[in-house]
Amino acid sequence: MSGIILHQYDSSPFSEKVRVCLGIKGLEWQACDQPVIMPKPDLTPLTGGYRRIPVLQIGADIYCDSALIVREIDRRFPEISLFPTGNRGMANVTELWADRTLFQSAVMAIFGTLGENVDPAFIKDREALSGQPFNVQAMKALVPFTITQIKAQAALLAEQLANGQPFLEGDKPGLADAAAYYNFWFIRTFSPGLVDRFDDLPQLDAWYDRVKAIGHGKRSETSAADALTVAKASTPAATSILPSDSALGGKKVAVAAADYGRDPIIGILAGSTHTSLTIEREDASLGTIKVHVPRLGYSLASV
Ligand SMILES: N[C@@H](CCC(=O)N[C@@H](CS)C(=O)NCC(=O)O)C(=O)O
Repeated sequence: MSGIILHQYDSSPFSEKVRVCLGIKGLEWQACDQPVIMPKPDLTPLTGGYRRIPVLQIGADIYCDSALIVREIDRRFPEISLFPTGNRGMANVTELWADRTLFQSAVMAIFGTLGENVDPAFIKDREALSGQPFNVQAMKALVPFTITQIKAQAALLAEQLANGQPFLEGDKPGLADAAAYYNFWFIRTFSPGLVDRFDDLPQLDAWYDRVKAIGHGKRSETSAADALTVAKASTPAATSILPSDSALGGKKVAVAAADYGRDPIIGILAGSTHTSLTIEREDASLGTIKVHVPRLGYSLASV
């Protein structure tokens, strides 16, 4: 058993990125389904307040954010690499583009198309999440432009596939494929008919079908109660602090996503690497938990 518990929901695009990475590696994992909107009473005791999805749990170690989750899965289970040609930097920046630029186009296209059919409770929740109006009318007006932008972004990927290689890095699939793919999966699943095929980018559609066929590895389900029991029975892994973070090491700090869903995680700075920060927390019922977040896109401050 891998010990991987993915707190997720099936319609979550960032979870789909992780599910495809688990598929590439052929790993066994357990899905713990969480609510799509707040409250999330079985998630926040693990994360210390972070509410976004997905969250990876391995014992009493909790990894927030899909960017850190896939990195940690690759570190713990290196057999089939998510960086098949070793071009880590290029794959990481492809992921960053997919998670931000391409994802924004996908959100605009989907919610602009759904328009008035979006559940008001969902809109209210996402406005609280972002601190911004979730203006489906404005998105609706922009759908034609958004489609042109999605296609322009698909064309960038198609150029990478133009030599006939099956995946973005070559013969084997990796993180770059999972990250680009989930956005088209998101659009094609939730706005069928919008861009189901790109008639003049056949290599892009063939690539999409290939990534889809990878699947999600060996998934089973677990309950939130069982996931909490696992955390309670486990001890988090040892961590260390980079010399450059020694001023805050061992001190009480707050880390928070800098873009949206900024609920802070408060605890002791117990670890740091060039790509992650680790907060140790004592939870009244779960005991000691370590929550890991990416450095990129997260703030760190003493409290
Ligand atoms: N940068 C984060 C973004 C995560 C994100 O925005 N997730 C969405 C679901 S796919 C979310 O949390 N929505 C609000 C919610 O589920 O409460 C990541 O890569 O994990």
